[in-house]
Amino acid sequence: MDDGKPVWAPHPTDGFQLGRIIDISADSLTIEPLNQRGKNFQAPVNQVFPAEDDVNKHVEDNCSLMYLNEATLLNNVRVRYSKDKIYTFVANILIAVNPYFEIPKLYSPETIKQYHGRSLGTLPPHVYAIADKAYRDMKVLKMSQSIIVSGESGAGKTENTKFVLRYLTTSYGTGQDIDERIVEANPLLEAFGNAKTVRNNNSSRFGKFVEIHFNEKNAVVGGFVSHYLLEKSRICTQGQEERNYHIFYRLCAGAPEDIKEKFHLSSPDCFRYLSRGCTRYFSTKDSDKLIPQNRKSPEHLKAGPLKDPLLDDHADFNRMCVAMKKIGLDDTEKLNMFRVVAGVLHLGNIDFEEAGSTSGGCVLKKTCSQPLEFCAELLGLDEEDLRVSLTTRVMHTTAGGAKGTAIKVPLKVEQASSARDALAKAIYSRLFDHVVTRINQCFPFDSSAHFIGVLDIAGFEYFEHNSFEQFCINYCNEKLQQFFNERILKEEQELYQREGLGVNEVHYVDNQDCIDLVEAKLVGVLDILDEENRLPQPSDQHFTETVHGKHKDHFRLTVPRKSKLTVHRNVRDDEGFIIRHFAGAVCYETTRFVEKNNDALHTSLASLVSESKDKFIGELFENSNHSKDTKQKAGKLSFISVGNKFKVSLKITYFVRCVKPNLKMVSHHFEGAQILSQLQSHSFTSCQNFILLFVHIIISIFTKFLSLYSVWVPDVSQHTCLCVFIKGKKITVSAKNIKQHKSLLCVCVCVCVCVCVRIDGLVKARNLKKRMEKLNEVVS
Ligand code: AOV
Ligand code: MG
Repeated sequence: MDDGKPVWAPHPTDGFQLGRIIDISADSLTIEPLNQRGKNFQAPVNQVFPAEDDVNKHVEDNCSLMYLNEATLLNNVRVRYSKDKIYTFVANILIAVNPYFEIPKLYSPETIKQYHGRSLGTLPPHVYAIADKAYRDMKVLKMSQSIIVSGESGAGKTENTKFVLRYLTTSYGTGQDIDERIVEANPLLEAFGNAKTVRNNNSSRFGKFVEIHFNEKNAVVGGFVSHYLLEKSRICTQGQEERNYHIFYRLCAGAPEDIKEKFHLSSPDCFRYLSRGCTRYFSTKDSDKLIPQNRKSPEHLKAGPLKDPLLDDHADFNRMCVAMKKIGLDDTEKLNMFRVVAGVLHLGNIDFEEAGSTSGGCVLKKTCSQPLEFCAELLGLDEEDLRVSLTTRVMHTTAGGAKGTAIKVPLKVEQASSARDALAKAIYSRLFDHVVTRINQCFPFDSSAHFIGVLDIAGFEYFEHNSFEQFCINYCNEKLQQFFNERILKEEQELYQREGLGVNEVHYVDNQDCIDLVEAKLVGVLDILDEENRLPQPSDQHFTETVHGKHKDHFRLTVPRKSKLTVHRNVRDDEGFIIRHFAGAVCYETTRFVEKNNDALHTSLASLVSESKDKFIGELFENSNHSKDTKQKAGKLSFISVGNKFKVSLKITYFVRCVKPNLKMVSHHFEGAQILSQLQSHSFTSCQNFILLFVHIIISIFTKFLSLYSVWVPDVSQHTCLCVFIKGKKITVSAKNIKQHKSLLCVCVCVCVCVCVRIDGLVKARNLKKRMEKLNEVVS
C-alpha cells in the first residue's frame, strides 16, 4: 500500500476517505487525503486498506473486488447506491440498502419473470434472485429452506419480505386465490401490528415467520404465519412523536359515518391511548375534561393535532378493507374486529380518583361514566360489573390451607389504572392473535411437501431513552446474530478445519456471553426480572441492583454513569444498565421494567371478559393461545420456539441483510460512517472462503482476458463451488478436491480454458450447449 497507490483511511462521517500513505511509523500511518492535499492525518495501521484501482467502478458481488475489505465493500455499496442499484451480493448473502423511494420497474411483473429459474449471479443482484435460489434448492434438495431478513429498524426488512412472498407466489403459485391471499395478508397484519416510531413510519412491532408451503410438484399450496412478541406496552403508552398501532387511527379516520356512530368514535384526540405520543393532557380546575395540548412542529399543527402528515390514515383504512375482503373476511368479522378496537379506546378513557373514604380505594371519575358505558356496550360486559372489577380485586381468605370466602379488596388509583391498562393489553393482544389465526385460516393446506420460511422481526433499536421494549427486541436480534455467526462463520471454519484447509482463522465476536447475560437460568436478566415480579413488593430499583450485583465484572454489562458510550451518563446505576450488543452499546432505563414484565390480569377482570355476553369476545379469551400465560415472559419462550425451528428443521438458510442509508429516512443520502457500522455488525468481510475467492479472482482475470463469459460466483456457504467443463467433461472443483489435488495450479490451468459454472447444476441445458460450443472452439 505504500507505493503511492490510493488507500482508504478512516473518516468520521463518510466511513472512509481516499488518501495516500506518506509516512509509516511503528503503529500508525500518515495519510494525505487525495482531495485535500496537505491536510495530513494519522491513522492506525489496521484501519487503512488498499483501494481498488478504479474507485468509481462497481461490481455486483463484493467477492469480485480485487481487494475485499471493509472500505472497498462500503465504497462498492456506495457507488451502486448512487446509481440506484440497491442490491449487492457478498457471495450468496444479499445486501439491500433502503432506497426510500420507488425505483422504477425494480419489482415489476416483468422483473419477476426475468428472475424465474435463473441461477444466482446470472442477473443483477436482487431479492428475487435469493427467493428463486431458495426455491430451486428446495426443489433439488427436497428440503425446506429459510430466508432471514435482518437489519436495524427502518432498514427495509418488511418490504423485502413482502417482495419475497410476492415473487414466490407469482412465480410458483397456481394462479388461484391463495397466492393473492398470502400477499394481501400483509396490509391487515401491518394495520394491527405496525406503528409509527421515530425510526420508521411503518415499524413492525412484532416478529413474524411466514411459511409458504409447496406440494410434491413444487407449486404453492398454502401459507402459515407464526407471530411473536407483539409490543403490548404501545397499546397504552407511546414515546414522544410515536403512535399507537395504525388500526386505531385508521378506524377513526376512515370508518364510514354509521360505523363511527355505532362505535362512538370521533377524532383520535379524544382518546387517551392515542394521544400520548403527540399531545399532553391536562385537567383544568373547572372541568375535568381532558384537553389535548399540542407540542409538535408547525407541520403537525397544520395537519391537525393527531394527524401525522406522513401517513394517510383514511386511504390506508380503505386499502386495509380491500385486503380484508381479498383474504376472505366477511363484513361481520370485520366489524367484530373494529368493535373490539373501539372498545379498547373507550376503556382507555376510564379514569379514577381517590374514593375520599377511609377504605383507601378509588372510584371512577364522574366524567367517565360515558367511556364506561361505551366500553361495556362494545365488549358485551355489564357496566356495573366492569366498574366493580376495575376498582376492586377479589381475594380468597385461606382458612387451614383451604380456599375460604372471597373478599373484595379496594384498589388505589394507580392500581386501578394498571388493571385497566392490563385489560386493554390483554384484549388487544388476543385480538391480534385472532387476526393471525384468521389469516392462517384463509390460506389452508391439507398437506405440504416443503416450505420456504421468511423471518422478519423488529429490527435492532436504540433511542434516546430505551426501555423494556427495546430490551426485548434487541435480545431477539442478538439471538438472530448468533444464528448468523453459527451458520456462516463457525460452521464454515469448522468445515475448513475438518478438510485440513490451511485457511487462517477468521476472528469474529461470539455473542454467546451477551445471550447468556439475558437468558441464563437464575442469573440472566430475564430470570432476575421474573424473580423480582414474584416478590411481595417488587421494585425496579431492587431489580436493577440485583442485575448489577450478579454481573459485577461482566464484559457486556456496565453501569450507565461510568460509561462514555451513551448520552445517559447521568442515569444512576440503580436506574439502568448498559448492554454491549453486537450492534452497539445500548443504555436501558429500568424504570417500569417490573410493571411491563407483568401484564397479569386480576382474576376478577379475566373472568369478567371471558364470560362476556358477546360471543366474539368470549371466543377471543377462550381460544387464545395465551391460555394461562397472563404474564409476558419477555418473548423468551416464543422466540426460542421460532429459533428452534431454524436450528432443527432448516439447515439451509439465506440471508438478506438490510441497511438503512441515513437516519433522516430520505432518498439519495448515503451516511457512510453509520452504514459502515451496520455492515461491520453483519460481519461480511470475514465470511469468505478465501481459497474459493482466489480461484474466483483467477477466473475473473481469464474470462476477461478471453472475453468469453460472465463470471460465476462461488458459493461460499456450500463448500463445493465450481464446475469446470473441458470438452464436455465436467470437473468439479470443490474445497475438498482442491485439497486432494494438493495444488491450486491445476485448478488455474483448467480455469484458463474453460467456463465455470456453479455446482448447483441448475444451469439451463440451452445455455450450457452454447457455452460448450464456444468452449470447444477455444480449446481446439
Ligand atoms: P424494517 O422492517 O426494516 O423496519 P421497512 O421494511 O418497514 O423497515 O422499511 C421502512 C420504509 O422504507 C418503508 O416503509 C418504505 O417506505 C421504505 N423502503 C424500504 N425498502 C424499500 C424498497 N426496496 N423500495 C422503496 N422503499 C423502501 V422495523 O419493522 O422498524 O425493524 O422494526
Ligand atoms: Mg418491519
